[in-house]
Amino acid sequence: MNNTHHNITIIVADITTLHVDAIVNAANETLLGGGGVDGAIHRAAGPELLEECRGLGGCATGEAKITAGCRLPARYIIHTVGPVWHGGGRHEAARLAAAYANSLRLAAAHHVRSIAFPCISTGIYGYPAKEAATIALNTVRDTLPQCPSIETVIFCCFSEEDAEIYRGMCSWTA
Ligand code: AR6
Repeated sequence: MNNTHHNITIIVADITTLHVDAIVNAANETLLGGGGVDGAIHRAAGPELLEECRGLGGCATGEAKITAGCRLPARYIIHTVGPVWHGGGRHEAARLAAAYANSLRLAAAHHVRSIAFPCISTGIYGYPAKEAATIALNTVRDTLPQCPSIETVIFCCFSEEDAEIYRGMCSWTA
């Protein structure tokens, strides 16, 4: 795999503060807001985000939809829905991979050059952090060749502990 044209970074930050073309939201199927990173994004983006989301008709698990960034520094928000963890026997891994891959493809369709992901499904939805990080890293690596506009992918962890998991797993990042 040749990733020399991509800049992959792992940081600890509040994703709502990032100056990137797109941030990814770990939403639920209603797309009408919630807790965790979803709540933080809606608070920071302002009520116009909820208005735009109302017109999207929800989002199935593993799929992705796009809105403006509204009051965020990011131009776009890609809303995706990761799986709820039920122990691993309900296609959670495939659904989490689909959430990452479909978010990247949608971003590329909008000519996004820089994108930041939170640790999808690992909070309220209960996905084990290490297993989720493996899927996040492998899926991004495998999907980037289909996404020529994307130059920079940021894994935006919310804890140093999560960032350590990512750093320990990926030898191919910057
Ligand atoms: N910036 C970056 N990461 C964050 C932030 C932030 N501001 N806030 C939390 N995280 P979660 P899920 C991390 O629970 O598990 C919502 O109610 C958090 O520490 O936000 O996919 C939705 O509406 C964790 O590592 O999302 C859904 O109902 C990661 O973001 C449900 O939660 C994901 O945790 C989705 O659950």
